[in-house]
Amino acid sequence: MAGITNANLNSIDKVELINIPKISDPEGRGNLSVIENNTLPFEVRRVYYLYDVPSDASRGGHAHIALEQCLVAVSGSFDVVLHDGKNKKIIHLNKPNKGLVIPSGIWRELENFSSGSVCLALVSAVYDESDYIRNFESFKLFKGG
Ligand code: T46
Repeated sequence: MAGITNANLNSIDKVELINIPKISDPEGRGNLSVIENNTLPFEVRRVYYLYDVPSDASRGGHAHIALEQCLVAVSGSFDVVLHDGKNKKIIHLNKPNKGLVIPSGIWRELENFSSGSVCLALVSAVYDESDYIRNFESFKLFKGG
């Protein structure tokens, strides 16, 4: 349960952009990327994906108390706006072989989705609404004011 104890301490510096192994086909049949047990710093217990997101729409707008996740732009691109209660960072995802690992206790908003983009999310737990902090003022209090 390390995620729960660390969530209020995690800063934006703990967000990590990882390389997902990419196997380019020697005969020109394109690329294959693979995520195995040791690729991510957590065990994957759920997978979901966002698609058909209008370019002016925003997803997320919350933090998680315990959940860790890895976001991948498997097609197209989008921005991930991160906040740890003090500092903000924007990461542009546009490569299927890059994964953004977001620890617990980080506010995130996804925006500027390109046409046809798909955001794959690999996450550490089953869906649990009680793990969400959906109000930014409550999030700042959770992070210690
Ligand atoms: C996150 C961002 C990037 C489920 O029933 N099961 C699920 O696994 C998920 C993720 C959602 N839902 C339901 C709950 C809501 O009724 O789907 C509806 C939309 O969920 P939400 O408003 O949380 O969607 P996003 O795109 O704003 O947030 C999601 C994830 O919830 C969140 O963890 O980090 O994508």
